[in-house]
Amino acid sequence: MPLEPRHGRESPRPDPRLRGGKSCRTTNFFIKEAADPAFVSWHQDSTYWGLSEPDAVTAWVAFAQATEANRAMEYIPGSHKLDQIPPSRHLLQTQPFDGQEVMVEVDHSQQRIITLRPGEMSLHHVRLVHGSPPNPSNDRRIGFAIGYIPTSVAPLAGEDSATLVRGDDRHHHFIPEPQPSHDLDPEFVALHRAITERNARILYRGTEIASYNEPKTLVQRG
Ligand SMILES: O=C(O)CCC(=O)C(=O)O
Repeated sequence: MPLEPRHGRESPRPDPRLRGGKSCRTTNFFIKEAADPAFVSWHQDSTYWGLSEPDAVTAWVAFAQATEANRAMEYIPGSHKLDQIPPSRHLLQTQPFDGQEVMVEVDHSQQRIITLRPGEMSLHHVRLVHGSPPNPSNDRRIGFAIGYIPTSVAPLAGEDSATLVRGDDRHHHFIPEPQPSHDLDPEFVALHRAITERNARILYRGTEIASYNEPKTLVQRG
């Protein structure tokens, strides 16, 4: 998403993409422990999210520093303009399968790394080719990924829910998620568990993985 700095007195015209209701579809922790073989293979999020259109953005918020040493997220500039690339494997995982884990052929001379200090964030489009290798350092890397969609986008991989965070939802494609009335409200904790399990089934559809609790997954629902 191009974000151009503006200066002077010109009043910026709002970007038309910012109009209309917006929802949060997912929040996930991407935690890579120190000296852990876990990795996220090169992928486009659009492979996993089951959306009617490639119209979504993730805010990746660093809860700890993300550096070259602890293997911050890497990406291929401009790759968000590509179409959907057919996946050869399902690749959000913690363990290499057999060394052929690259789902998307990547020109490594183009790749860039996004280093962040705690509290900083990056934004990535749902079609951006990105991933990160295992963390060989002594430093744990913690990212919190918040996935946003416009309410005009519909789920294609079965029933799905989202939390409206801006404007109105005139489309009603996603089941609206309620707000908890207090911390650790037992009813809401149970609902959160059900939502998390449904989300894992969407993300890992077509594989033998049915839950984030399985050891092969790296993603943990927030
Ligand atoms: O944390 C990482 O290295 C990858 C995160 C990711 O794939 C995502 O936020 O979509």
